[in-house]
Amino acid sequence: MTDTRLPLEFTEKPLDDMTAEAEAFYADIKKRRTVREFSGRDVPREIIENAILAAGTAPSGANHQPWFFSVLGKGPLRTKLREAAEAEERAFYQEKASQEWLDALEPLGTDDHKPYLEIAPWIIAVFAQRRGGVTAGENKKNYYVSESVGIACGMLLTALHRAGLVTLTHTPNPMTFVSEICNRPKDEKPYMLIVAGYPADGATVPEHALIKKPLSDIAEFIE
Ligand code: IYR
Repeated sequence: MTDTRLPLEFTEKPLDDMTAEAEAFYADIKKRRTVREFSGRDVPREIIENAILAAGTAPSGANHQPWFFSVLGKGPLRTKLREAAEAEERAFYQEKASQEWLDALEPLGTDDHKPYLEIAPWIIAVFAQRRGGVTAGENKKNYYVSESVGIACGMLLTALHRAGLVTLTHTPNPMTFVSEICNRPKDEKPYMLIVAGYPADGATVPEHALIKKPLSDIAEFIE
């Protein structure tokens, strides 16, 4: 059975506006920074809700929208989350990580201390659903789950940046403790933690993070 088709809502922009908007968007998004020093200042929940709604418009395999966002405000679960993440990270930095990996991280100055997991006003735990469907409660196979959730996370980071917040993507490994803390089912894979809030006063970023490859190194117009 073929679904009903609807006319596309599309308003063509004048070419000058297109050019200006592409340029303006790049000028703004290139200011996005991964931040590890967060302020405890409150951020209204509505901003996070709208950013998640924006992420939820991402394209996905068969439009199954195979993502779930568990949002933690400042409650007791945060202490649990920080303790469990720091335990994983201690194992990573002290035993699991290869020297090559530690060398690659050295310019970022990261270590196993994750105070922002308690300080920042919001933590969004992102889960990837192996099964689901176009509406909640369905139990069909999902497709291109990782690609779909990755795109949604990119859109979420962009929406949070556009709203004037800074973010940090955090992926402790393994992340089973995140499923337990957020009480999510076993067939959902914990995918990423996104920390969101205001930067701490005097927050810094590593110079290393400002190196972005020029267009000629990331793209080629082959015809
Ligand atoms: N998950 C660890 C290590 C880490 C790994 C990569 I690759 C990074 O770009 C940054 C950190 C941590 O959060 O410290």
